[in-house]
Amino acid sequence: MTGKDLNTYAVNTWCPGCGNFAILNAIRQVLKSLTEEGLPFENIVLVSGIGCHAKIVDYINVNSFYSIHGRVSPAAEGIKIANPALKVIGFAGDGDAYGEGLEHLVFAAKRNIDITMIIHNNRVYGLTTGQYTPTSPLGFKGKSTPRGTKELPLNPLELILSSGATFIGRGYSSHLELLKKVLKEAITHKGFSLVDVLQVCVTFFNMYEYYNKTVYELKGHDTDDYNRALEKIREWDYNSGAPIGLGIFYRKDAPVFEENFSKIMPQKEEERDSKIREMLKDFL
Ligand SMILES: Cc1ncc(C[n+]2csc(CCOP(=O)(O)OP(=O)(O)O)c2C)c(N)n1
Ligand code: SF4
Repeated sequence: MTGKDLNTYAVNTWCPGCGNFAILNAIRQVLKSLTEEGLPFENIVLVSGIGCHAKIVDYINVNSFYSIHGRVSPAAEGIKIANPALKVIGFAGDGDAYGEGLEHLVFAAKRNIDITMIIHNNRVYGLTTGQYTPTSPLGFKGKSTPRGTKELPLNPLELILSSGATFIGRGYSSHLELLKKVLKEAITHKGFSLVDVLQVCVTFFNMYEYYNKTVYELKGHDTDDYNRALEKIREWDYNSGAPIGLGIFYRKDAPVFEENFSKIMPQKEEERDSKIREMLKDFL
C-alpha cells in the first residue's frame, strides 16, 4: 500500500478552516513514515468517539473502530489486550474524552497500557453546536451557557500525568511540523501516551488569533523530570492568559499493562474456551 492509498472515498464534511484538517494531515504523514520504517498497515488500528473529530477515521484507509461517546480508551484498551502486536491509536474530542469518558482515560493512564490517545481539544462540543466542555474557559458563552460558564476549566494534562501516563504532549493545529513530531513520538512511545491538540473549531470557538499570540515551543525542557513536567503543565491552566507550551512535557519508561496481563491469560485457544465456559457456569 502506498501513502496515497491512505485516502478514502468518504466526502469530508468538516467546516473550511477547521483544525481537524491539520490533525488528519499530520497523522497521515506520521502513519506513512511509520509504515516506511517497517510497521505493517494491517497492524494499525484507529479508534474514534462520536463528534466532529471522530470522522477522522473515515478519511484514513486503515482498520478502524467507532466507539460510543466517551469510550475510545476502553475500546482501544480491549483491542490492545486482545492483540498486543497492534498499534492502537485513539482519537477523541475534549467533550468525549475529558467529559463523558474521563474515568476511562484516568484508568488507561493508571494501567500504562500501550495505546496513544490524540485529543482534538477545541474546548467546545462541535458536532452538537457549541455547548461548553471541561476545558472551556470561565465565562464561555455557548448554546448551553448563554450567560457564560460559572466554573473554571480542568487542566487535563495535570490530571492525566498524576494518573500515571508515561507520555504527555501538546500540539496545535496551526503548527503542523511540531504536531507531526509530537504525534510520532507519542505513537512510538511504549506505554500510555496522550497528546492534547489545540484544535480550533472555527465555527463555535475560533481561537486562532489568541493561540497564535500565546503558544510557544518547549525548548531545553527536561522531559524525564516529573516535577519539571508538572510545573510546565501548570503554567497554563486552560483559562489564564499565560504562555501555552507546545511539545513533549513528560516521557518515562515503565512496564506496560498488556505484558503482565498476557501472563495470566491462557495461551492455547482450547484452554481459553474451557476457562470461559467454566466462568459462564456461574451465570447460567
Ligand atoms: C453517549 C452519548 N452522549 C451524547 C451524545 C451526543 N453527542 C454527539 S457528538 C457530541 C459532542 C462531541 O463533542 P466533542 O467530543 O468535544 O467533539 P467535537 O464534535 O468537538 O469534535 C455529543 C454530546 C452521543 N452521541 N452519545
Ligand atoms: S463544527 Fe467546529 S469542530 Fe466541527 S467541523 Fe466545524 S469547525 Fe470543525
